[in-house]
Amino acid sequence: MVHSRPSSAAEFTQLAHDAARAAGASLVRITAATRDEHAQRAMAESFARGDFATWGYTSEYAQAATDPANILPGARSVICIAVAYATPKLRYRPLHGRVSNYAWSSDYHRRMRDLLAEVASALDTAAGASVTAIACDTKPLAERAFAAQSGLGWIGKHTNLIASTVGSFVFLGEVITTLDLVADAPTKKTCGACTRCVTACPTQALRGDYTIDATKCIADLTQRTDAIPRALRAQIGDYVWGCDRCQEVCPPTIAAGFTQDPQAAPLDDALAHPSLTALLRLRSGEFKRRYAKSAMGWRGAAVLRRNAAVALGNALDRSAIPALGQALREDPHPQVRGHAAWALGRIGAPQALAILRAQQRNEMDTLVLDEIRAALEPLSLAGR
Ligand code: B12
Repeated sequence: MVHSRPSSAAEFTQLAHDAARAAGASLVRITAATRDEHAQRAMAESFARGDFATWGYTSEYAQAATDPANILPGARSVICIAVAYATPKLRYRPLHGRVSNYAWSSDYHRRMRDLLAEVASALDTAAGASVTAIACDTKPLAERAFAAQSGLGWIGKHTNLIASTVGSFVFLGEVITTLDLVADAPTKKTCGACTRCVTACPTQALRGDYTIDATKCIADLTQRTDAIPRALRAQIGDYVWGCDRCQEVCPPTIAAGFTQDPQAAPLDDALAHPSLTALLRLRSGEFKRRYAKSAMGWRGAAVLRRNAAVALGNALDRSAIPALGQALREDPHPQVRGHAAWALGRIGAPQALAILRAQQRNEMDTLVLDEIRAALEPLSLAGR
């Protein structure tokens, strides 16, 4: 512990570590805030390939995100912080949706912002001036690249940072500072020949060369607000928000075990493990009450209803037909009606087909009509 006002780089470094640990960080490492040209190239290449087409990232973004001075002019150091969030897997029941571990607790953005603000405030107070800026998720910063440079861990073939001893189920956050701090060295660890995540990915989004086609990643598919590509819907299975498959099979992540942090616990059973028919009926009042505190709240209720329709289609359970039929007839959002049509077609029972054919005569929206047509097509029933 530093007791007097710090003056040297070593003392400020110690203060940063102590403050981060006291605020709840699982791991803390430091790197120089220099532009990362390697990451800039890697990012620009993946944007040019279209791997992030749903995010609209550009080479300008790659340039900005790999230079911390864009967030804090005069930046000299980046304090990289990992907070572990792995909790035991929930026991899933039929006709219930799967939510990824990061999203079932209180929204990590708030948690990380409070933690990072405490570290920043300790440094500002000790320096007697404002010398910091914080970043977590929402600022243009290549968080994983700086975390890897700092030795917090290494970037795995699933493209997540695998934090040494803590695994990849970690949130990342950074305090950028104009202070010169003592930098740590990157780790020499790598994934070696392991390709478990590549094999486990249900949509083959991971290439095995440390790159991802994010447009295929279930985390992306369940967050997008436009239609989920039909060819990928069946592979989403029962996930209604995010996906953990690539990390669940990752050996160092498994070896790291679970956190005891109560803040990582599920907010409530209905959020972490929702009944799919209840989720399909989710309206904005209940959505606000239940999801506002979670990281699942930012896309709105219709996206969750749409995802519930897909998961119900994948459950291939005829008992879901009445709920899907009601969504097809009555949901105010065309995306939800369209995906309900797909789900009915996937279940394919005579009752589902009768509902689709009846609604083909009543539906006015061209997007939904197209989904109904596609759902009926395999059975050559369209227009009969
Ligand atoms: C957009 C985004 C997504 C997109 C795209 C994911 C992706 N792989 O980029 C989607 C919606 C798919 C997504 C999903 C998830 N995300 Co996300 N996401 C982001 C966000 C906002 C931007 C990421 C970005 O810029 N991507 C563009 C790519 C090209 O850049 P990059 O992956 O960051 O960095 C690459 C280069 O730096 C280069 N590189 C640089 N140096 C080096 C060195 C070596 C040796 C190598 C090999 C490569 C390399 O390779 C890196 C990896 O591809 C970040 C927050 C942030 N600002 O960083 C969170 C973030 C990456 N997500 C996070 C999380 C938790 C997730 C999910 C686990 C959530 C879930 N369960 O559903 C999944 C994981 C899916 C996966 N396998 O990647 C965490 C990751 C924590 C960690 N341990 O790495 C972050 C950091 C948020 C946070 N602050 O905690 N996410």
